[in-house]
Amino acid sequence: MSRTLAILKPDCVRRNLSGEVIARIQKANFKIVALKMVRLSKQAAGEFYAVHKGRPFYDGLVEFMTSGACIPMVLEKENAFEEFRKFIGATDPKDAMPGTIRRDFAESKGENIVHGSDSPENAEREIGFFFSEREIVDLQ
Ligand code: IDP
Ligand code: MG
Repeated sequence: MSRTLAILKPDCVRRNLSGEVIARIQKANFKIVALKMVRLSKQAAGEFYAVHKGRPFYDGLVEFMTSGACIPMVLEKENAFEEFRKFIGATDPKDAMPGTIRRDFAESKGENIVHGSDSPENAEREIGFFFSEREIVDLQ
């Protein structure tokens, strides 16, 4: 079993899609072991996406991620990060496979509903960004 970090982004929360997306995450057999709702500060969003600093979309991304509530969650599954990346689809919904979350719900490459960690190392770092170990439920 491994863990990944997912975030329901502000477009997901604002459009009242959180329940539907969570139901699909659960139907796909990801186990939710931590979940909270947060409003990110500019500093926090900038830090979370620091790897993209200097890219043309960075300021817009920080603006978007601070525009409303986010729902970060920790998911468990075998090969969690890879499975979740497949499940959400490509960054741009136009390139995402049919049946993926981004293809089905996202309106643009920027406002693409959901975040998923892209490696086990980043999953650990990103989980630690939002959750302390004692906020993560042990389901074993
Ligand atoms: P990912 O979320 O699929 O891992 P990244 O390349 O890591 O994609 O980019 C992080 C986020 O930045 C994306 O999910 C999206 O919200 C935003 N983003 C990435 N590329 C673009 C772009 O070309 N235009 C607008 N927003 C972008
Ligand atoms: Mg990424």
